[in-house]
Amino acid sequence: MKNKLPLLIGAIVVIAGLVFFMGGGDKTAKKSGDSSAPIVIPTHNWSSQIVMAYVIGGIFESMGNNVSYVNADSQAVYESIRIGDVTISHEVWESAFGKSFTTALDKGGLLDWGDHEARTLEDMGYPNWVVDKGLCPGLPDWTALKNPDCAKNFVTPDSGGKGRMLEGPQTWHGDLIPQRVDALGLGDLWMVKFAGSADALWAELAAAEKEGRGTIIFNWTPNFTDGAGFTFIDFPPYTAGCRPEDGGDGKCGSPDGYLKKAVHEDFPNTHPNAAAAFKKMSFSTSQIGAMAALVDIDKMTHEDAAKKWLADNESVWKAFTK
Ligand code: TMO
Repeated sequence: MKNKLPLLIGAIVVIAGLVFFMGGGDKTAKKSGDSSAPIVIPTHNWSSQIVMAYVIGGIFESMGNNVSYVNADSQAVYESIRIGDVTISHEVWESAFGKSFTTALDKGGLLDWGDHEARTLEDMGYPNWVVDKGLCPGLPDWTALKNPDCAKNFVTPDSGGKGRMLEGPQTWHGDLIPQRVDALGLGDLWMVKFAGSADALWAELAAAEKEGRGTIIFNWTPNFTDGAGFTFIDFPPYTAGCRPEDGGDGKCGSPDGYLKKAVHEDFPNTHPNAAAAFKKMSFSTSQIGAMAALVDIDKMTHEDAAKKWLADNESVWKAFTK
């Protein structure tokens, strides 16, 4: 008996080793799954971006992932992604955020995760009834703004006798539009006011129409206004480097821009399945316009809008997860 003990111990060691090895093998298989750590998705201050945050969060959750949302500044977010505090950005608008995005990309830690199908434009424009009423003949050509008889139809009590343009919140573009107005020689006739929120832009559209006065506001596409008779002003074409922040004279409009996605560089390692799905995600102009419309026209909450969008578009988003 005594001399069989080493054999028995040997057998136990072999079996234990096998069990350990198989366990290890199992763990190796699990490495291809996603971490249970939350994927951090930023929310900003325009409707499609917030709805799309919950749409994408819902898609990740359907794949078994955990998600958290953080309200973030729309310029600083690219540095937050670069250092890993935020995991993704799903609406990188070229005109507003291209420079912050490129700066973070060049520093390292942030990856360009491709473009949506939708192209973008972010610029000043007007509801079509402004032209129908003859308030500024010659629009959408920007040179129509040089006419004092045009500018006077856009005066408001707070505009110091000049025509008023209502720009979005200053966090979106800094001084881009005031600089442009001055660079184009329009500063004597026009002033730029910053709105406190996107909702203030839509409130201005309604107020101006009610009061029968002209209005020029900042707007963008894709948006809920795409089908609603809004026209962007034709400024001199954008060229690389034309903006003051890039060393240019500022006499240019906004680019025919991309709408990109970005991720923290570790995301494909920590959450390979979610990262692969996010890489495939691409939304069209009409899909993004619809996300905004559920909030800004139908007055749903962003969360409910996302739930409705996901329920109505299963075949669209399920394809991203395969
Ligand atoms: C970034 N934005 C869509 C408001 O122009």
